Amino acid sequence: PTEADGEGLRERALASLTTARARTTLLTSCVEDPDLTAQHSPLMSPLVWDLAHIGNQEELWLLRAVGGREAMRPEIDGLYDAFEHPRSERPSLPLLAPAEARAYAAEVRGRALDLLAAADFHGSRLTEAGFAFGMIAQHEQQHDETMLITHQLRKGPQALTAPDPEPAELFAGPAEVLVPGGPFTMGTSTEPWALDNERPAHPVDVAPFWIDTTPVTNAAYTAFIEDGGYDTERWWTPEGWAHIRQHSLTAPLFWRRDGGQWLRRRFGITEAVPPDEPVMHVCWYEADAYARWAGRRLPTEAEWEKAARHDPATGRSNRYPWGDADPAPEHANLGQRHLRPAPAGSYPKGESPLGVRQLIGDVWEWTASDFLPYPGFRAFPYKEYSQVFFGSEHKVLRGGSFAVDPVACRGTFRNWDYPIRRQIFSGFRTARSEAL
Ligand code: AVJ
Ligand code: FE
Repeated sequence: PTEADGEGLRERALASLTTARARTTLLTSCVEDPDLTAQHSPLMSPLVWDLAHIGNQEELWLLRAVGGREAMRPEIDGLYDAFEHPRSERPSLPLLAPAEARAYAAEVRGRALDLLAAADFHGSRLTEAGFAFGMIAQHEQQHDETMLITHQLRKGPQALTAPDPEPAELFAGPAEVLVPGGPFTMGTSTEPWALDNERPAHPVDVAPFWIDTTPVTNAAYTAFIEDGGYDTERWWTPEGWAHIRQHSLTAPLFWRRDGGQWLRRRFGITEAVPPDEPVMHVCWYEADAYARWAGRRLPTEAEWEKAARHDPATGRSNRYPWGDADPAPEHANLGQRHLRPAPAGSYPKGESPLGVRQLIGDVWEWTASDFLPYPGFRAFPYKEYSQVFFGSEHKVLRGGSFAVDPVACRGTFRNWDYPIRRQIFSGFRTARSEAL
């Protein structure tokens, strides 16, 4: 790598950190202080916790691990360690007040930028290709998505606005696409800022299967509801059935029936459920039950990634469905440019070589797979990012939502959550095995 490559990385790290901080600032200044310290849902931290945690992780990994600096405020580390205190307890901790949290995060950032200006990108595995800076930008963006979820759960008037996506022509292509069988390369060993669970690249043999061209829409999901889907035990796994009965679930989170129509609450406004938009705020059990009702199933994680990255013309796996170029607005609905998914069939320039659309952006997509390490996985730089979550408790989500920033989004990126979770921006698409 040349000097110029190094400068390009430095600029990219600076731009990624700056973009993340602008978003954090928006999400923590669009409401008054009482809304920052309140707990809007037991599932979420107070917004002011996320803010100081963002600063604290940056201090730990950039100032201390990369820079070798002393702790600025060692007494607060425990408060912002996600493993010491579950989210529900965080409001009762002696957290930094909003003004202090802002000042702390800003002080850390100032010092981190000084470090970045002089950083050696070949010094260690942590700094190789600017990894630690990219990791911290991704971490902040992940918490920005978490804070956006908190805003969605918050009662009260609208605090955030964004233009709607361009109206799309009604999608007229085929409902499903055949993905040929055979091996493809899953994961990555070359993407410089890929996180530990995306590594290493390895071959996976996938049998031929069909996958939905677009995510499942609100209209299609409503047909499942109207057909008595939530009252029909045979569509559900035993755990899923027990869960929806116990919690009396009858529709996606934030939906409400009003006479003849479905309404939903979205960032402080109530509106009719838009039929063409990908369904959102469903848990894994709901996605799985819908798929069974439709005579289909959820794709496995390997199937999803093959549909997204495999190019039959070259035999290679691309970085993104549209190729190797970094995401641009014409490819995908990312980065909170809009406060909702775009209609199914949008972003023709983002389609995969096989013609699958909206794999990246819009809604996270539940897959059939448990969150497990790839063969050859090595925890890096800390085992609490991925390793402690591996196992059958968590299901993998792929692709990223409208609330994911491009820096935290790749064809290889893996997210995970409990199968009951639906406050996240989660949807799905379905698949079926090729009848041989
Ligand atoms: C990858 C989204 C599951 O938010 O729990 C943030 C990301 N890890 N801080 C989460 C994360 C540590 C993580 N997810
Ligand atoms: Fe975190």
